[in-house]
Amino acid sequence: MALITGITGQDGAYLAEYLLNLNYEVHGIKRRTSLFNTDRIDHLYQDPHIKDRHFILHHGDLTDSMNLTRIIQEVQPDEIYNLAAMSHVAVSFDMPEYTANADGIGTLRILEAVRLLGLTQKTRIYQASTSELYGLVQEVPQKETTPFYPRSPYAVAKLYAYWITVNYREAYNIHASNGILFNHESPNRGETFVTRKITRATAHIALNMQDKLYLGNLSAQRDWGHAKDYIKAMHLILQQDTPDDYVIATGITTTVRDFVKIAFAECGLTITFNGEAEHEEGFLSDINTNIFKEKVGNDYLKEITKRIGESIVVVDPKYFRPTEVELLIGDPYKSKKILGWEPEYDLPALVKDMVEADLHLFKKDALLKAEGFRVMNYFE
Ligand code: NDP
Ligand code: GDR
Repeated sequence: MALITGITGQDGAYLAEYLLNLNYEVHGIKRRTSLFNTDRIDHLYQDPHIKDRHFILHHGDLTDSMNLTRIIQEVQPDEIYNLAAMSHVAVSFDMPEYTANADGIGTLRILEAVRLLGLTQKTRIYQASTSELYGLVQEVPQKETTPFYPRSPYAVAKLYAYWITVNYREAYNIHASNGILFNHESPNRGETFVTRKITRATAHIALNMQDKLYLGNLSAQRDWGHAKDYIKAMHLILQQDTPDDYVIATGITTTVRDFVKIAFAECGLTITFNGEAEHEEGFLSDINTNIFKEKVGNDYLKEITKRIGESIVVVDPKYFRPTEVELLIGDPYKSKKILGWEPEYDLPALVKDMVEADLHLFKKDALLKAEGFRVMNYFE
């Protein structure tokens, strides 16, 4: 039986589905919201009136110790996956105190609940640690022994969570492990993370529903993998006899600029960049009409053709962070050797999956728009 915090998020949803397929009883903690926020897990929903359900949601919050303790007492989980977090690095500069509370102390609350409830020998704990811990480059590629140098309130909060997990493991002999996961994305990625922002904009621009894509630091380099691969590593980590900490990464890094090029190329569009840092722009320089027709559809070809030579990607310094993490590239040697973990997706396959999903999503919107309905076209 597993308990997942952050079950409504990208990773929580994929992990819940994965564990259900392994015949787990899955419990999840979701926040009370004024509108439903369960889009990513609606396909897993089971009517609460059904007996012998395998998918059960509880209202809760990482900032509420008593609530967490009660849920853990009720569920008595064999495995806890602590995935809940205020996970947006840029937003953590606006909400540093809340981020510390949820992402840092929230982890302590879970560990302490397990200790107080006498579950230290029953319940295994996975802590969602992050490559953001490495921050300012100390060594590349980054591995389990690379020193940390966090560069945001988010990363500092996650540093506390990392070490309190290690401390409870050593002090109380809890099976508690950190997965130091590098960036992982999917069609379910939150819309304001850079990859999804790019794939959404690619689809919108190709479908003639958006003029420009505004981005921040195009030179940042990230080691991007697919969330579907990474949640399998979380499960593997908790199946080991001995708790430990593992880097999960692809070992390949790519700039944001190149991610943009690859995403647009998926629709047959070539983007050429010029200018520097604050004034850099990406121009639509060519169209492969065969790919465009096949992926996007002939109806939109005339509109996009008119835009050759136009600037489509523009840097807006408002997206720059007060302190940036410039380069992440992970060394997955240990996780491959000990966990036997192997990712199935490479970057082109990830981008293809995301662009195709967004094209599918927004073709429906384009149809609604053509019929005169108002469609949501919100982006940050
Ligand atoms: P998401 O932002 O997609 O999901 C975060 C989840 O946490 C959501 O379910 C959210 O609920 C929930 N949540 C946020 N604050 C609270 C709170 N105070 N109490 C309870 N629940 C809360 O993140 P991901 O799925 O991408 O990431 C999962 C975890 O892994 C996070 O901890 C993240 O920091 C970490 N991580 C992610 C990486 C990535 O590349 N994706 C890489 C390394 C680490 P709601 O839906 O209501 O907002
Ligand atoms: P990150 O992901 O900060 O690495 O954290 P994000 O996608 O937000 O940024 C990646 C890089 O792209 C640059 N960038 C932009 N970022 C956003 N969001 N929006 C923009 O317009 C933009 N333009 C350029 C950023 O400056 C950055 O360098 C993610 C989260 O999932 C964390 O929770 C997780 O811990 C880490 O990945 C690993």
